[in-house]
Amino acid sequence: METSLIILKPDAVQRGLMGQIIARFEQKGLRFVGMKFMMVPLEIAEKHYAEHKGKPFYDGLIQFVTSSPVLVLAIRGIDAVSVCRKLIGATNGRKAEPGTIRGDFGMSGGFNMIHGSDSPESAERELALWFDAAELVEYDRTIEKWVYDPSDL
Ligand code: DAT
Ligand code: MG
Repeated sequence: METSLIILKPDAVQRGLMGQIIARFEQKGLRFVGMKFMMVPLEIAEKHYAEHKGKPFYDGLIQFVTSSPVLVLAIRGIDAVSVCRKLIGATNGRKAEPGTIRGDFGMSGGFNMIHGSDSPESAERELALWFDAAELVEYDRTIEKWVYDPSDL
């Protein structure tokens, strides 16, 4: 099992899309193990997007993500990191495939509604940045025996 760090960004919250976006991950069969609604402290935003520091869109990105609340999620499943990235779609909503979250709900490159970890290594780093270990909830979800074939495990 992998856990991905997902953020519903300020535009998703303000546009009233949280429920529809969360539903896509639920319908897929993924398990929610962490969830928090918050204003993003500047230091967290800067650490989260450290790889983009110096790029032309960086200042606007930090301003955007700290401007209004976000919903931060930890989502678990087999290959959860790549599965979530596929559900999310390409960075720019105008280029993202229909059927993806960005492809169905967005028209922007910057206001693209959602963040998802891009590798298992990024997921580890981001989960540690956004959640304390005690905030990730360990529990059995019995329906998963109908989500995964035993031979997947
Ligand atoms: P992704 O979020 O698909 O992993 P990324 O890591 O390349 O994309 O960039 C992080 C965020 O920065 C992205 O979600 C939105 C913003 N961004 C990236 N490229 C941009 C651009 N050319 N113009 C405006 N914002 C951009
Ligand atoms: Mg990225």
